[in-house]
Amino acid sequence: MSCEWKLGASSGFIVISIVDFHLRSGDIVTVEGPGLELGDLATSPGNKVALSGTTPVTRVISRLPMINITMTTNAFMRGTGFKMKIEAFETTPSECSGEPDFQCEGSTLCISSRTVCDGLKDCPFAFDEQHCYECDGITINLQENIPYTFTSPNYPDRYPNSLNCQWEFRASSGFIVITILDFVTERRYDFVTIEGPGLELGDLTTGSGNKLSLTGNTAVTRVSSRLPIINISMTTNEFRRTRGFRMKIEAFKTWPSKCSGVPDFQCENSTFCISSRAVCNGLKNCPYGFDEQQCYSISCPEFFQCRETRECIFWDQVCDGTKHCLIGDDETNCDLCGENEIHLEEDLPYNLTSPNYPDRYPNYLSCHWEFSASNGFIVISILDFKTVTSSDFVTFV
Ligand SMILES: [Ca+2]
Ligand SMILES: [Ca+2]
Ligand SMILES: [Ca+2]
Ligand SMILES: [Ca+2]
Repeated sequence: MSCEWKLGASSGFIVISIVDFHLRSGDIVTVEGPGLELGDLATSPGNKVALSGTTPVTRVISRLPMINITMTTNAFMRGTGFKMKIEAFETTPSECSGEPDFQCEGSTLCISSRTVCDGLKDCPFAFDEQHCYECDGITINLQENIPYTFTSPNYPDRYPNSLNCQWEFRASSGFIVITILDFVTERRYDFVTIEGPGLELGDLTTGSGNKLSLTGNTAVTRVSSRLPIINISMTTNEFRRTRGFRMKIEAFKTWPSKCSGVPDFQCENSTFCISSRAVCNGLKNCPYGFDEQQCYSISCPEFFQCRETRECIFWDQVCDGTKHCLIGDDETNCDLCGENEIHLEEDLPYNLTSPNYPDRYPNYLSCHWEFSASNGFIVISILDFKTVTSSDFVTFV
């Protein structure tokens, strides 16, 4: 269905107040007019705003007495729809009220104050997500031999979305040692970076020189700096949050001893240690893969194992367009797998089948599919399943 309403007044301004709004995903209401100033709102630049789902927008003000509203719906689920109050004013209407309205700076849009600092960018220029957490450019002075416990915002609860934090640790002289006690972030999207001129990290592929970038889980247990200054930053994207990190940060006058052996393993030619559990686990955790030399048999059931070298790589490195295995078997037959990052909309089922289904799938396949949804739960219903027993696998991670 598609409806269009043209609204006009003889002069002045038009104010649209959204009283109730509930559309299903895929159904859209747009408000458009030359009198709207919306900044660079990603979903609708210039003088048009697109509303869907349960919109955070509470009020739209037009500086000219004309406005168009359209509604388009698809063939799927139906929602309860919307109720708006539309008024014409001779003089400039007041700004958003603050509570429950929040003014998006540089635009004629108000949003619900409930969505301020919720990690989602609702205003143009993400104005509603600025200055939410005071973690930008903080300096911490370390006292010698007094450990400082350092955690991610909200730890052990989940850290916020859209973080951009920077901390600087300083000591008057000597060395700084960071011991990582707990670490879990959303792999590939939420990062913690440890950086400083006193770090020597070899050619580590995930960081280089004097910068170590951590995401997901990390095998790194200890990082030592040869200079009394170190910077830590944390950046997170708009979705999915986890527990974050807990670290102990200490200043020492003398260069600290080497890693302890068990549970720590020293990465040769670098100033960091990894968990001894990560030695011979198939993943290169040290620069130059030093932790994977002189290993006898490697199995890595949670990862993809390269055929020639037996090296293990993360499943999201399979069919990502970059050759990770020596003979490139992580990038073969990828076009047969189809779309690999699928965002699910509520109430819209997605049908996943093996390549060539219902015909037989090819040999030497390594497909990886990642499913996500904005919130709630994901349910997989298996409608048909047959693979060769004990040689072809489908794994849920
Ligand atoms: Ca927001
Ligand atoms: Ca995230
Ligand atoms: Ca390893
Ligand atoms: Ca790859």
